[in-house]
Amino acid sequence: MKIDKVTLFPVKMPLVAHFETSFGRIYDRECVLLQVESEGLVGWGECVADADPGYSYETTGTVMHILKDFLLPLVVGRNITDAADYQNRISSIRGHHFAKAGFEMALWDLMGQREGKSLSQLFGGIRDKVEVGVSIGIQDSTAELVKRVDEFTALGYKRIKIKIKPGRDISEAEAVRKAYPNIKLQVDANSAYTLDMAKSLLPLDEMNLLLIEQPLFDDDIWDHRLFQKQLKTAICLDESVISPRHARYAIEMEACKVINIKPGRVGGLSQGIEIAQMCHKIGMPVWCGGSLETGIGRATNLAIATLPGFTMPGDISASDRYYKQDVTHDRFTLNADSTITVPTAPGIGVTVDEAAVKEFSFGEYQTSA
Ligand code: OSB
Ligand code: MG
Repeated sequence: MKIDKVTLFPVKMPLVAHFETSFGRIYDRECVLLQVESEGLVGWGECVADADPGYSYETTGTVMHILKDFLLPLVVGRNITDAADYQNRISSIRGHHFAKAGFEMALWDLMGQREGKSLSQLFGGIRDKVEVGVSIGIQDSTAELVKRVDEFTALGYKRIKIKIKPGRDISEAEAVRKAYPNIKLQVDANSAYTLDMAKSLLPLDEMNLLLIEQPLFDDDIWDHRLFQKQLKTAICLDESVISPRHARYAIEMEACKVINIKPGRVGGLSQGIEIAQMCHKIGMPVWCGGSLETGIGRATNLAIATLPGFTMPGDISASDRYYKQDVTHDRFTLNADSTITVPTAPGIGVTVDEAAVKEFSFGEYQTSA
């Protein structure tokens, strides 16, 4: 695909409700959307950075910088054959996976449109709907948290994830487990504990959780191995697995029993697919994580989650859980069986509301061949 023109839209979108993790609370979500024009087609991608370097070192600002000054000059005006060719061309840029993944997403959209195939078809997906859950942020009180869980279970979510942080962990999980003795429940610490502090999490091991997500440092795999040895419950790595190579390290070190695949974190859909295939081969379950995506990233998360290895419910909730106004005309809704239906139209399979993109944008940048 000859890349003719790229427009970047840094956007800031109000969330329907605040979202709090161990690294902070947000009321709006920032990200960078890419519009890529090629041979008369228009593809869209989403870079899942946020305003602050809390989850990752990447921010909206670093994504704009890396794309403008380093990545786009390597691709604009060039003929890119596929995702592998793209990854090869940008391999001189170290790190910055959110930036890299955003452009790759748009490339997949273009390739799908050219071939008249949905992303799920291009990837070799095997389902037309994906099992999903909801990720609930830290609330002002335990009672408030249980109320949020009540609301989401009433909407039909059959898998609940709660965010935890030191001091707001055992009591929170215990309260939800007591209210819902049989629900599929998991917790996510977003790297808030040291191995030593993690001793305080041992009571979680008796709460029949699906998994404990990323308790220890984001750049750590080894200590997760040491902690996993102390638990019956599966540790699931999120932040620590930033590439197929890191997935292999985690597998070989027995640092986890499950991997959360986020295409952005690992540097692109192609990299996520590679990790999914690696895990599938050895029987390690994976699921698709989320980063409060817009309709664009939500569509591609659903597409990758149709691959055979994705055997656990994803953090892919309905559009109205995140945004009153999204940047796609299409909105995703929850089916009665706690699934979301995968788009079938060519490419990412959703249409972008350009007026909404412009409304949320705070500084476009454009470059062409
Ligand atoms: O750790 O999985 C995470 C959101 C932002 C940053 C990190 C995470 C999350 C979520 C939300 O848990 C998942 C979603 O998109 O619903
Ligand atoms: Mg996580």
